[in-house]
Formats: sequence, C-alpha cells, structure tokens
Amino acid sequence: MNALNFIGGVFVEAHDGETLTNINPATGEEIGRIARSNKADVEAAVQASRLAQNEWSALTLLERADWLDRLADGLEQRKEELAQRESKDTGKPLALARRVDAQRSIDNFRFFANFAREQEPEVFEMADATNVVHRKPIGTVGLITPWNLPLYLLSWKVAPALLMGNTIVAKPSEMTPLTANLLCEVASDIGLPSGVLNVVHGYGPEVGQAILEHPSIRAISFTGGTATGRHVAATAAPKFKKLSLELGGKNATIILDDANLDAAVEGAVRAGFTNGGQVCLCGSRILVHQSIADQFTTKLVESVNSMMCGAPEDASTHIGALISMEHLQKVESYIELGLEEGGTVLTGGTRAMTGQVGPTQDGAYLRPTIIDGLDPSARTSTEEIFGPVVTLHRFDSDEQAIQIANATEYGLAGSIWSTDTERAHALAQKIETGIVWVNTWLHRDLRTPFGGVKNSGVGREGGAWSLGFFSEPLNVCIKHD
Ligand code: TXE
Repeated sequence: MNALNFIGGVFVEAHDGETLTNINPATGEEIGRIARSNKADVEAAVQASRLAQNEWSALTLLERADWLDRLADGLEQRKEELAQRESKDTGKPLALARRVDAQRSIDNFRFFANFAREQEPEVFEMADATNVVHRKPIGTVGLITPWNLPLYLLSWKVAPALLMGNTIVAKPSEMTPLTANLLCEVASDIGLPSGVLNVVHGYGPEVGQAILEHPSIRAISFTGGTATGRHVAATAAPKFKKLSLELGGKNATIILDDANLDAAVEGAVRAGFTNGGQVCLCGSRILVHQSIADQFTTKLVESVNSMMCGAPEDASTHIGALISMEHLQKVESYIELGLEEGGTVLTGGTRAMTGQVGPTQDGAYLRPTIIDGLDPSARTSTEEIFGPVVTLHRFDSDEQAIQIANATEYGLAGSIWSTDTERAHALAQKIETGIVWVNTWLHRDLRTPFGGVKNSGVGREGGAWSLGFFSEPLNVCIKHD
C-alpha cells in the first residue's frame, strides 16, 4: 500500500519522483512506498490551497460544520479499514487502534461540528458603542504530526482548522502515512472542494522544513518531540507565524497514602503502558507513598507480568510492537542507563514475548518494564523515554510528591490517586503541568484545554482554544449614534 501526496484534490507522486520505504514494525516487512516530498511539493500544495481559499472561507461556520460531519461519516463507514491501517503502520494492537485511534479520529470531526453549532456571537456592549468580534480565517495553515497516534492527532488539528475557514498543508510522520491518506480518500469521495486539504509526505528536515519556511503558511500546529519543537519554533517564530506546540512529557502518576490500591494499580498500568508507553500523556513516573509502597509494588509487578506482549492482530495483545527497531533500541538504551544509574529492573526489559500469535523475530517488541530504586533526579527518571518503561519512586509527604513531580523539564500531564478528591484537587493545582486527572487517566472532554508548559510545549488546543488558535479575531467597535 503506497502513500502518494494529495494536492489539489488528486493523488500525485512527489515532484522529484522520490520515495521512502514504509515498514510494518510488527513484522519488519515493507508495507509500501511513501512519496518523498520537498520544497517543490509544498509550493504546489500552497498554490492549491490558495486557489481554494476564497470559496472555502466564504462558506458559513455552519456550512463548514456540515463538511466536518461528512468527513466523520466517511471515516465511520471505513472505521475497520482505518483501524487496520493504523495498526499495520504503527505496530499497535488492532483492538487499541479500533477503540482509540479510529474512534477518536471520527469523534474529533463530530465534536468540532457540534461545537460550532453551539457558538454564540461574540458581542461586547458599551454604554455608547457595540463591539462585535469576527473570527476570520488565518489562510493556509501548516500541520505537522507524529507517529504515535497518527490520524487521532492529525484530525484533532484538521477539524478546527477547516471549521474556521482555513486551508491546509499537512505533513504526517514519514513513519505512519497511511491513515492520513485514508482521510484524503474520504475527502475526495465526499467532494470536499479541491485544495482545501493537502497532504505532503516525507522527511521532516526536507518537506516539514519547507512548510515551516513557506511565507504563505501563516500558522503552524506541531505535535512531536521537544527537540524538533525547539527547531520548529526557531524557524517559524522570526517569521511571526502563529505557533501551537504539543511536545514531549514525563508525567507523574501520584499514588497517595489513602488511594484505593486496586484502582491505582489498574490506573498506573493503563497510564504507563497504553500504546506501549508511546503517548505524550503517559504516566512514565510512578510516585507512591512510602506507607503503601510495598503492597502497591507487589500488585503492580503482578499486573505488568500478566500483560500480553505480541502480535497486534491478536485480540489478547496488550502491547504490540514499538514504532521501529531503532526506537526500540533507543528505549533499551534507557533501560541500560537506568541500571547504570543504580536502578533495579523489577520486571521486563527483555524482548521475550507472550501471546497466542507468535510475532516474528523481526518485530520491534519489548516487554513492559518497571525500574525501581532510581533517584528522582536521574536521567532515566527525568528524560522522556517514550516506550513501555516506567520508573518507580517513593515519597513521605504530599509536598515531597509535588516536588518530585515538578522536577523535570516537562509539564504536560499527570494523575493523582486518592479517596479524598478535595485533597487531590488541591494537590493537582501545585503540579506544573497542563492536565491532571484525579482517579482516572486519559478521560477526555474535548472542550477542555489540551497542552503543556515548560518543555512540553506552547499554547493549548481543544474546544474554544482550537477555534482561537485557528482564527484571527477582528473586533469592530460601532459607536451608537
Ligand atoms: O517526533 P519528531 P517523532 C517525542 C518522543 C519521540 C520523539 C521523536 O520522545 O521519541 O518525540 O518522535 C516532523 N522540520 N514524541 O520522531 O521527530 C516529523 O517528520 C519540520 C512526543 O515522532 O518530533 C514528524 O512529522 N518537521 C510526541 C513530526 O515532525 C520536522 C509524539 C514529529 O517528528 C522536522 C511523538 C523539521 N526539521 C513523539 N523534523 C507527542 N507530544 O505526542 C521532524 N519533523
């Protein structure tokens, strides 16, 4: 299955005819070829978007909301195919791709369509004048997205960007192009006006960089690593482009002394190992109160040992393959580092497999891993690993838990487990982060702000925050006569 570019409503090869190989990380086998685009392809995509811009922005908000519903309907009709492609491209369990990636991609379009219908005019009355705020499109916007939740994260940006009257030049990760193209196939099938949505594939420094630099692309919404995010900002900021950066995380799962132990173990495992730990919101550091640490640790190790790690299509698989063999090696290097820094591996750290459908030896499989005994300031405890690896830390007081939680360069998310929600709510406000869940994890109301502080990014997306980012407000003040 190849991935061509989608420009001006048609699927085309890259301008130079170059291609990349797309690998299924669960088997090591080639899936197909990907267009390897560059500046010329971005130029073509921008031209196509500019030709479509006036007609698209002339539609009303509600007319564009209807288009989002049509995209959702089209994805819904192909939901199983969407999940199959996502699982093949990423190595994630098919069950997870159905439940999370496919469903949330559809939900993203439906949510913003309905959210648009709830919007009220923004009018501010003065004694002698009326202010009316108009939300105007930015124009052509650049969307650059990562490999961990490919269509889930791309649709999270495409939906509000289209809703607010913008046209799009999007670049998915070169590791996971397939579901972006399924969205383009749906767009083509429903007759989305040509040039409204354009997708160019290829390497970040080649085609991603061209998007960052193009003078007609006036806003960049980026999700990916902090290192790349720093480069994105350095390139786009001097050109005064609007920037939304959703970057890495090293989030704390904090288990207070009064937590419900079974719920906390289940929550810590979900937060730590969903998608093989390849989610920026994952709880990769587990902080547990000294008084319950032994009991909690025993249950946690038991629960992680029972996780099935194997072929994505196997219904009993909890953890599939990581995104690539080199990412697996990067994660393994952190386990090595953890041992060098004085940690003890309580379970995992090997490529030993479980699961009925035995994966091939070429799959990027790694058993879920718990490292205990590390200093909270160790590199393994503070750097983003982005794999099925958690570090375990004990604390004596709520204050110490907060101090440890805040002791990283990141500030994206976290969770607190306690039977006293008032106590947890008060503690949550002391964590330097963008989102804190209490007695749950990854429970999402799409109206709420999503994003982080410190090296986890700049800005928020979600609900009104997305409408705000993907528009330019114009205030008209009319003096009463
Ligand atoms: O992200 P990258 P990747 C973290 C995690 C992971 C690391 C790298 O630590 O190990 O980031 O993952 C494009 N100009 N997260 O490789 O490299 C690139 O092609 C323009 C957290 O996915 O940042 C891809 O489309 N674009 C994150 C996108 O940027 C460039 C989820 C992301 O790639 C570019 C994923 C350049 N110079 C990884 N270089 C989260 N917050 O969810 C790369 N790109």
